[in-house]
Amino acid sequence: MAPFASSTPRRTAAAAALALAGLLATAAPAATAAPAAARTSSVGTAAAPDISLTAVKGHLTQLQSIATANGGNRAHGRPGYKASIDYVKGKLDAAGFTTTVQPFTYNGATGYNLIADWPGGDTNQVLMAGSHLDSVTSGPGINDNGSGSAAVLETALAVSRAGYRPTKHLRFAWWGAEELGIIGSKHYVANLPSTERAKLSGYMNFDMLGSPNAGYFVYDDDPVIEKTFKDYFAGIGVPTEIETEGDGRSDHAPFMNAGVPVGGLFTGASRAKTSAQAQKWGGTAGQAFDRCYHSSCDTTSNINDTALNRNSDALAHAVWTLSAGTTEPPTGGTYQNTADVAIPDGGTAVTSSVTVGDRTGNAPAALKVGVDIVHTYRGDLVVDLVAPDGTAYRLKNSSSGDSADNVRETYTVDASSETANGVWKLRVQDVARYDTGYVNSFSLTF
Ligand code: DTR
Ligand code: ZN
Ligand code: ZN
Repeated sequence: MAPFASSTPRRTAAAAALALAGLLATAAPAATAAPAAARTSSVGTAAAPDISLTAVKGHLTQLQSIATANGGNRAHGRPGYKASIDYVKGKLDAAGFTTTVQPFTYNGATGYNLIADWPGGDTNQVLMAGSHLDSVTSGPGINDNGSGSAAVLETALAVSRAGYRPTKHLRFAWWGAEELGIIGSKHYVANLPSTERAKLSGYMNFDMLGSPNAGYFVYDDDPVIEKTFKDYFAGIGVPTEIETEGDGRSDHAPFMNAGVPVGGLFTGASRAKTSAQAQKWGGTAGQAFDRCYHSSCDTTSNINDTALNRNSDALAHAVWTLSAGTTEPPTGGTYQNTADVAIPDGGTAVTSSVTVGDRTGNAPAALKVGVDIVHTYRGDLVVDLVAPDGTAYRLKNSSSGDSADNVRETYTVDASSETANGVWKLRVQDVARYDTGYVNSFSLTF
C-alpha cells in the first residue's frame, strides 16, 4: 500500500517529499573520529535488525553508574552529564561514526550536544534521530531520558554492525540541557545555516521510551513519519495513540519550528493512565505512566522492559525505512484517517471517516479504498464504504472459515454516481464473538 499522509482527515497535496539534503554538522568540532574503515555492507534496505534489549539496558547500567559516581545525577553543568557524553561518544567513535561535540553555555555552565554522522549516504538527504542525554538534578534520569538515549545509541551501533549503506545520510544526536528548556537542540538548530537545515529530510525524537506504566504514543506531526511508526506497532499488534502532552515539550520542537518534518515516540510521563488505556495496554489505571518522573527513583529499576524493547525496535525500523530511499508522499488526492477505532467484539458497527471538501464533480469509477484493520480473526468482519449520501458499498463479507489476522487491502470501488465532496465512512462490524481488533487507518485515493 502506498505511503500515506495525514493523521487527521485532510487532503494531502503532492506535498514536498521527505527527501532533502544536508552536510555534516557545522559546529566547531571539539573532536572527530577517524572515518569509518571500509566495510562489507548492505545497501539500503528497509529491514532493520532486532535491537537487543540487553544491549540497550547495558547502556542504561552505564548511565546509572555514571550518575551514582557523580552526585546522583547527569544534569546540565554537572560532571555526570559530561561523563555521559564521553561514554556515548566513545562507543560511536569505536564504531566508525564521525562525531562532533558542540559546546554551548547556559546558566553560566557549559553544556554539550553530541552529533554523530554515519559516513556515506546522500548528504542532500539527512535523516536525524535524537534524544536528550541530560537528567534533572534530582535523579539519574534513566527513563527520562536514558531510555531514549540508549535506544538511539544502540540503533546507531546496529547501523555500524550491519555496515548499512542507506540511500540517505544518517545523523544521530544527543542533546544537552533539555530539562532546562530544550536548550541544546535549540542551540543546534539556531546555529545550523538555513541551507543545511533545509537539507534535513526529517528529525525523529525519542524522549522516555521505557515508562513503567507505559503507554504507546506516536507524535502526530509529519504524517509519513507517523505512519511509519503506526505501521510498525500495528504489525506487532500494539495499538497506539497520538502524543498529546504537548508539541513543544521536547527536542523535536526547534526542528518543527524550523519547518523540518518531525516525529517520535513517547511512553508517557506524569499523566495518569486511563482505564481505557489500561484495557488496551495493560498496566494500572489511575496511576502515572512514570511515577518516578523527574524524581530520584528514576533509576534502572524504573524501566518497563517490554516498552523499551518495542520502542527500540520501532526506532530502528523507522531509521531503516525512512533512510532507505526518498519517501514520496502520494500524489493526487489522498484522504486518510489514522485514528485507531476499537471494534466491539460481536457488537455494533463502528466507523472511521474522512471529509472531502476540495474536489469538484463526482468520485471516480476506480476509487481506491485503503483499509488497514488489525484483528485476530478477519472472518468475523463485515466492511463497507459508505458514501456521503449514505449509499453503502460492500468491500468485505464475513467468512467463518477465514481465521487469518488483519485486513490490509486496497479495494477499488465504482463511485462515479457519488458526489466527491462530503463525509465518507468506513463501516466495520465484528459479527462473531471472541476475537478483537481495531481500525488502524482508512484512506481514499481519487
Ligand atoms: N519534557 C520531557 C517529558 C515530556 C513531557 N511531555 C512530553 C511529550 C513528548 C515528549 C516528551 C515529553 C522531559 O521531561 O524530558
Ligand atoms: Zn524530563
Ligand atoms: Zn525527557
